[in-house]
Amino acid sequence: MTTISDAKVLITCPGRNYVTLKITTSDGVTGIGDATLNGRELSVASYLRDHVCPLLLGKDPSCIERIWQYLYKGAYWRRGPVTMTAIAAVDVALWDIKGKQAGLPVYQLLGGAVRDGVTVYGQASGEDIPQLLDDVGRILDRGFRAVRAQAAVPGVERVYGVPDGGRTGEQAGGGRPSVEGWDTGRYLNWVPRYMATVRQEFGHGFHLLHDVHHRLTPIEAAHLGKSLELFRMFWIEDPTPAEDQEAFRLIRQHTTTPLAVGEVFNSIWDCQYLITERLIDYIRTSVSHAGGISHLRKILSLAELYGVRSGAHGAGDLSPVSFAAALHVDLSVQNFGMQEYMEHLPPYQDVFKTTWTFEDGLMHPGDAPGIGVEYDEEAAARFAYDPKYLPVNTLADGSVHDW
Ligand code: EZ4
Ligand code: CO
Repeated sequence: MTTISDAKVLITCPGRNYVTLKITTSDGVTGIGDATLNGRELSVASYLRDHVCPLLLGKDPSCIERIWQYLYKGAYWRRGPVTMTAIAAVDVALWDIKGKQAGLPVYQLLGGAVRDGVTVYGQASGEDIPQLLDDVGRILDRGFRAVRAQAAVPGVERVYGVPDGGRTGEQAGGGRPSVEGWDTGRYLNWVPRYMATVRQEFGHGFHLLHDVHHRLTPIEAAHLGKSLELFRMFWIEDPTPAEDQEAFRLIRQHTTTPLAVGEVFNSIWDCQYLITERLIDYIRTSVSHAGGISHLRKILSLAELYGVRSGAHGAGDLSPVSFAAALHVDLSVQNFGMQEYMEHLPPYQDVFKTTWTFEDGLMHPGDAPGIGVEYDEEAAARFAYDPKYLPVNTLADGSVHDW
């Protein structure tokens, strides 16, 4: 019988920190999974290294679901971002191995492609409206069919989604977490103004998205949704902190703007109520933070019953391994909605050799056996772990607000 003969954790920082689990079988096949949890990287690395890797040795790598259940039920302590990111890394590495053994890309093992490619949204931002319009234009010119628009808010020093110094998508920084100020009133007044100019300038022939990043109360989110209805958003994301799931009922009663949530969820239990009560339109759980391909597929099967579509988180702090894994899932589920694409920062490509393609706004994971990403350990060793934190938000009175 083929067994797992080695499992090791690899940490690197080619532009940003990534934690990768590499599993090797007794007949020499390797698979990799993403174990990155932005700003808390070493907790997952330790969970794997100290508690999971030793348990994997000697197990049959073909038993993906059985190993998943063993790690989930066997820990006794269930769910949570650290546990579920660690289990996800094992799950994706085992799917990678299964694909390589079968000589098939993972999407073929998942039932094959139900679409030609995966619609991804690009990220547009600006320090002011003209800059935002330039950026939207640049993204549409590159062929994207969907764009997320985030602009700075006059009077607010730093705003989520508007990168400092042009490093698109980079948010974490060294030292203590940076502090960003927040002002809900200014934000609520400003967003409809810039969305109006985006639609005036570029029309309605593409999908327009926006990430609120958990900052509003339910009634404020309802107001924002209403004020954006004319611009026919594809979704507004994370309108409120989603621990309070009943809040979505209030938002929904007031607006027809579609709602997306779930990037900080890590299990099907976090999604169940919102899906079965039809309080959301898109569920944004990712492969790497919600238990891997196996668990994400269960979430999406539940969602399919209730007309909720996928909208997977795809920020640059999810490594190319989990982004590729997401493309395999997206290609193979009927209720795919949209995939976030925040391009990884160079020199990520020195470490992660990918096979995905982008053409005409659609991405495809490629047809290499497995996930289609190879990890160059020699190159990775050149980029030492660099501790970083995501920012925190405060209001004018110094109290902490959701970031
Ligand atoms: O802030 O992944 O939709 N994307 C996002 C991301 C998150 C980061 C946090 O690490 O909200 O940019
Ligand atoms: Co988001």
